[in-house]
Amino acid sequence: MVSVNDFNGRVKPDWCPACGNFAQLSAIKSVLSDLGVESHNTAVISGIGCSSNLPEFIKAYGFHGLHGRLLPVASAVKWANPKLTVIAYGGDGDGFFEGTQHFFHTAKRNVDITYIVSDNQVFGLTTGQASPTAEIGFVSKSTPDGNIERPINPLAFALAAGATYVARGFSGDPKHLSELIKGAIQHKGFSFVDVFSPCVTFNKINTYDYFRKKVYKYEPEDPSNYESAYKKVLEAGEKLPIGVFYVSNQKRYEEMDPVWSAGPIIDQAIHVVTEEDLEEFL
Ligand SMILES: Cc1ncc(C[n+]2csc(CCOP(=O)(O)OP(=O)(O)O)c2C)c(N)n1
Ligand code: SF4
Repeated sequence: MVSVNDFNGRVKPDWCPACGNFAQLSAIKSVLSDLGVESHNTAVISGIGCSSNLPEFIKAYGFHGLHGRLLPVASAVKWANPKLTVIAYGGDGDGFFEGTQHFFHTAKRNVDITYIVSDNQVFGLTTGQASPTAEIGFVSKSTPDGNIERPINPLAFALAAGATYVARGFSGDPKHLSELIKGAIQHKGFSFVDVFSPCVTFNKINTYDYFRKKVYKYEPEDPSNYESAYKKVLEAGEKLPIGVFYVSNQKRYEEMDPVWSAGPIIDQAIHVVTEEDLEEFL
């Protein structure tokens, strides 16, 4: 039996009280325990940001990497030891600004990891600059006259790149969020969950109340229908759908790469490189 408390980290979260990240941390811990995944079979990989501090707060293998560089690390961890459940977790700045190209290519490769983005539409850790998902007109330290750039749509981006599980949740609805994360972890392939996650300190626009008025639950008739998923994720304005938009079973990178014929690194004998090896190589 695995319990939620098995995932309690030694460090208590230092996020601001009521930060949306708390609901995601609880959801991840409860889903892992529900699925019977043990902490020593879990790896949580992050970049830099308030959200990216999460590996400190969960008992599992963890890697707190460079800003935006979490996905190559998460891919490598999965490829080295496919027995691990690998969760990449970070902010919208981390994932859709500094890490954009990694997001695109990891989705395209269909690496079997789960990527959860705490999308608070602001750079939290650096005390409030507009992020790639900030709305037009958003006033922040970097946009004192209001943001003039159009926000990106992370779900459309994920679908365009080839993600095979695409969902969006809300930190204010932890039960629903847990269902989405559970589906993502169970999915075989690249699963992406974008989470509306209020930053209560630096974003006074996209608050819990703002999202409570806007979000509604969506369940597609046929989650494998790419065209209808694409149409749905473009829905914006007064109402915003949350739920699983798209699920598709495609071959994973690790099933296709011939290098895998020898099995994952963890199952291979350790070979110490000798001087002769080096000479031959040179
Ligand atoms: C390459 C690089 N550029 C910029 C920074 C500075 N920096 C640290 S965190 C951060 C933004 C964090 O925002 P986000 O990823 O949305 O996470 P949040 O803090 O909101 O959870 C930035 C710009 C950095 N550490 N490395
Ligand atoms: S600054 Fe914002 S994102 Fe960072 S811990 Fe506080 S509420 Fe959360």
